[in-house]
Amino acid sequence: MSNLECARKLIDRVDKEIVKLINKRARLALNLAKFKNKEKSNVYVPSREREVLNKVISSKSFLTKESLKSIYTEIINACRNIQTPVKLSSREFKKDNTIIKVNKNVEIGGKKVHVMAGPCAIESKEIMSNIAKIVKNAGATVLRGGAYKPRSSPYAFQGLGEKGLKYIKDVGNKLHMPVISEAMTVEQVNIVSKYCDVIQIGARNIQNYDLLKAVGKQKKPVLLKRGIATTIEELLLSAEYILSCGNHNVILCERGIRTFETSTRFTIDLNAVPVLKKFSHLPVVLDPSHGIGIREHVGAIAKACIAAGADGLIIEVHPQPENALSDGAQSLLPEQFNKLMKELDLVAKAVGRELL
Ligand SMILES: [Mn+2]
Repeated sequence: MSNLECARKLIDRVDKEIVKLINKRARLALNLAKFKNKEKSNVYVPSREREVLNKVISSKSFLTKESLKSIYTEIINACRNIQTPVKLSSREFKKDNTIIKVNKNVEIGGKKVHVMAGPCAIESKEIMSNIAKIVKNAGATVLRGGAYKPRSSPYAFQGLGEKGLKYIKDVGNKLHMPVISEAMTVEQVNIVSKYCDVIQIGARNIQNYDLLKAVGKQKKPVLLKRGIATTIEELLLSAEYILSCGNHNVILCERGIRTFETSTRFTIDLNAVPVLKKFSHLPVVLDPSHGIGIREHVGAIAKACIAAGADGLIIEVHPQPENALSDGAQSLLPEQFNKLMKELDLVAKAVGRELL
């Protein structure tokens, strides 16, 4: 055997040893995690990880400290990944798509794409009832309307509160439509869940962890809107808060993120649809109204959302958008909504789904 071959053989042997030892370390880490779980103590202890790393890099080494540190950081990360339990929102935890039963007619996440529609805010019983009839006739299956409105300005219309919830519930009952409305605070969760079939968590509250826990502890489905500066991973971690409290009925909602672009209100992230679908079994709904914020463009984006694989859409509609108390500029007129629903049905069929 030549010297070169001999040296390579030695390296191969050492590599084998290293792999064996790394695996041994991983198994020990997993056992440690099981032990900690039994004791109900935290699996992830950053201070202990730092201690381990410091010990390693302070040992005598032929390699530089930096190299040793980067190699060991990878080993520690890999061991930590097998220690933490599989996330409840992930495909590893549940392979099949989750289908959320809103009521006996509406299931979100199945073959049928559902459109939730209505005004941005519940303004009066008459307007609510009028819009509800329009959207139902056009084929919408869930009625939307905000009673508690998170507005950028404290001087803007803040919503009708419980009175508004009563209006939307009454109208929904009459038309046999389930209803969705937003809860902004922990205190509002009970009252919104009393009147509504789906509770919406708005973009501004995506990281309000107390609120996420509160909707996680009740049974109604939750539509969780992505924040304007929230990554996909952060959206899923927020969903994890709700799931880990026992409520498995979470609908993820992309509603536009903030980019450098100023010609539209937000930038809807269509990329999020296939990415979320790959990572998670939860249904994905998109909000083209807030995503683009301009009435004449809502339809084009809505069609793109369905083509990209959305399980549903949430769209704002108002018969007199110029008089709407909020988001008039992005609310579709009844005839626009009617026409759009027919087009959306065609797109849905083209991608193997159905809508009307
Ligand atoms: Mn709105």
